[in-house]
Amino acid sequence: MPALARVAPRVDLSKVSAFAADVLAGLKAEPKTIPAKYFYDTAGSLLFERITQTPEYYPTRTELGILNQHAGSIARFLPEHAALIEFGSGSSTKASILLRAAPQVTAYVPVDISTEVLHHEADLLRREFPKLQVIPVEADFCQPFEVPPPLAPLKRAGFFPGSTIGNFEPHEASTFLRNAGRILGPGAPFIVGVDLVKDRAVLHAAYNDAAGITAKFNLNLLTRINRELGANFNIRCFEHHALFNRERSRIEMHLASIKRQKVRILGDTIEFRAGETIHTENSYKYSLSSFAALARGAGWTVHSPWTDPDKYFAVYALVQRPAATE
Ligand code: SAH
Ligand code: AVI
Repeated sequence: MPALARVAPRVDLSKVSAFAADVLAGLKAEPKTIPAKYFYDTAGSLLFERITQTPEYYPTRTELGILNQHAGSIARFLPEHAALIEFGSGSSTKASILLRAAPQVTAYVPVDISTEVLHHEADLLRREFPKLQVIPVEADFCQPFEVPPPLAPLKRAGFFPGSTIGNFEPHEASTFLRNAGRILGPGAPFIVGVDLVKDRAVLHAAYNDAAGITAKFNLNLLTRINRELGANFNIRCFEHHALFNRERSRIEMHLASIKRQKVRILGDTIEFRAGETIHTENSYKYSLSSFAALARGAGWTVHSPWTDPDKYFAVYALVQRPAATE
């Protein structure tokens, strides 16, 4: 992974227009907002990896602990000759744990929008698992994407760790789970990691780490907009805010303007009041029962989840109810 930091950023022009349209629409909206998926250019992905190593960000190490402890039981949900499709694969570290415990899996399909990291991690995985077919797919997992032809004869299993599902609004999470069911097919298992509601102080610290890596991750969005869309955000005039909204059971991340200012972007001028924010991310925290209800409502049978002793995080095995695809 660190080698990637030295690679000059490559911009895919076909994706710039969607990025431009979403950013402009979001900055003209009231309140201002930008979709969280745009955090993940190469620099953003590397910063996310650094967040996972901060002492405050408990979700990654807690989920890794659960996966390491229960890999054998989780692997029993995966069928013979399966293709394991991971939605938002990032560093694929968690997939490695599952793959080591599941020799019956013959293909691994990491799906991610962060293309350089996707291919880099796929190469590393091919070296670790020489017999495994590793077929990376560059795609937005919220849009229909083509499943590579070599997978056609294989049974499918899904993997969605990291509580990335928490970055959706609950109604979007439900739509995502239904669509994933269509991609994976009747009877398919779907292993999903979910961050749970907990003490406000623990949540607050996880998104306000002392080393300021989460702040860098949040502000990198403006650096990306400057570079790819020719905007003139002064990064020093915005600051990272993260707070727990208990009523909505979510961490909200914002970029707050420290003064009244104007920003030029793609021929438009966007005005900011002092203290006005761009809402950049929600990270929903579920209870065991609220997530189970969401998954059941989206057509999945919910098996008893694996958790850590503090009940900070849960890993679910969902199995698709055949009727849900009719
Ligand atoms: N699964 C990994 C990474 C989680 S971080 C883990 O648990 O550690 C979230 C990942 O999802 C990032 O790699 C990001 O690039 C990817 N991602 C976010 N939104 C996405 C989208 N809409 N489509 C595809 N990938 C997305
Ligand atoms: C990827 N996702 C689940 C992370 C989260 O915790 O919501 C992204 C993140 N944002 C700030 N820190 C980490």
